[in-house]
Amino acid sequence: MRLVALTREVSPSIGRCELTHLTRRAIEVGAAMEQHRQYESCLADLGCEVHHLPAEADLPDSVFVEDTAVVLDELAVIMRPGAASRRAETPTVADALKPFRRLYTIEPPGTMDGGDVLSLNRVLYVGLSSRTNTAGLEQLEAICRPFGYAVKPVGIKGCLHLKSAVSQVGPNAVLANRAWIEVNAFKGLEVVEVDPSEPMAANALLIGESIVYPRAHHRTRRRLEDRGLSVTTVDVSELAKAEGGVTCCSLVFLNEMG
Ligand code: CIR
Repeated sequence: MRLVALTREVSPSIGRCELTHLTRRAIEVGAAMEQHRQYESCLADLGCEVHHLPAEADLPDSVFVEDTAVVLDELAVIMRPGAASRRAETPTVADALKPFRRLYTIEPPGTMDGGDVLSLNRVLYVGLSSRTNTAGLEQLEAICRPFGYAVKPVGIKGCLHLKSAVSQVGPNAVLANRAWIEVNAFKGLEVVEVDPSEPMAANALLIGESIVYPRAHHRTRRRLEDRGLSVTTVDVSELAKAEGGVTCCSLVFLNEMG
């Protein structure tokens, strides 16, 4: 399996990031950059070829490349982020994806953040968050249905993105915080629940059979390991102050068309 992980260096202006559910705390930019480097080497250790875009000084949230595109085996959809401050992030990501995939785009009045799209077994679960609207959802469906994908809206509340509340941890398994999503939408899949004391713990990044996971969430990590899942931890505490997690910092995809 040849995997590419597209990443972008932490912006020196990350301290001015968008925040929705968190109170602003000072971000130590040097530490955030170091954590991001560790994250990238973790992806490389798991077999990804890391394509690293240079920092964007004036785009505070640009390290969170996941929100700019949804990359599927056959195509990529360039998002129109819900936060206007993030829309200038997409052209450089589109350029980077062009050699790998045919590109489609979400157009106004549609808005959608990639963090709201969970692709699993040819279903695209889409969180109707403050960043993603129904026009965006309809466009995604029109683009992806001809390729054999079903699109399923999921109501969310209390968190930024769908993948803050649910992420894939196995071929038929998700990790979820049921307080933030309609968990019934995931009927038919195994649902591992976060430890109730760790509401932010539902964002995990599955690479092959390994789960890249924030070091902070000890209890939920134990739940994953008790199920025989293989977990590699990374310290993303500075990036978490910007409301980012482990899926947000990369776009991981097969290095060939499906
Ligand atoms: C934002 O509010 O857009 C950024 N501060 C955090 C984005 C995190 N991305 C993600 O969960 N996919």
